[in-house]
Amino acid sequence: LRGGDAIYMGGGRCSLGFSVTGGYVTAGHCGTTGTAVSGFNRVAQGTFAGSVFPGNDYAWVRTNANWTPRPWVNRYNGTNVIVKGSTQAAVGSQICRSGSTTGWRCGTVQAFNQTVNYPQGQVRGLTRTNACAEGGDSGGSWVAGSGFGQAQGVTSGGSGNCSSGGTTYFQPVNPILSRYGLTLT
Ligand code: TYR
Repeated sequence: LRGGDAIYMGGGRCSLGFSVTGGYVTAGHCGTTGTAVSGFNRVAQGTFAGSVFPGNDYAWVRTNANWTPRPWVNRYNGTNVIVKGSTQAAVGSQICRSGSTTGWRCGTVQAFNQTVNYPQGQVRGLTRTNACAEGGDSGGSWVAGSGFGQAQGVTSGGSGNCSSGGTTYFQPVNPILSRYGLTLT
């Protein structure tokens, strides 16, 4: 299991957020509790064990024995970032994200605790950035700090794209860990 890799739910694709003991976290809008998931190689991977969207935008997937949680995020340049913790980066910090549509993209943390209105309803507590994202990047990893070793959150949504630039919101990771009692691997 590696952050930023593709995950498939039926016909839809999202991205893996961060490995945790027993599976990984991703975005809630990627699947409801009970949804089956397959991995980047389309091999059966697990099931959404908990999911909240709207309100928040978080979920975790319990994985099967064919998959091993590893503290990695795909940089889409042949290397991985090693995740060491989840200390929140301040407004103004550089931050990068990994996702299965547009790979590794970077920007700046602009504001915490943002409310975003999606067609399905309102999500509170998101962090706004000027890093771009596109459909299918959802659920992917946001990292900051030394060596990009600190997990920040999972991609929720936004506007724009990676050609002209965009605004992207992510769901902070620490509330996901505490809600489900999960530990980063
Ligand atoms: N919400 C999109 C998804 O489900 C991801 C996305 C993020 C799309 C930012 C557009 C955008 O600007 O994959």
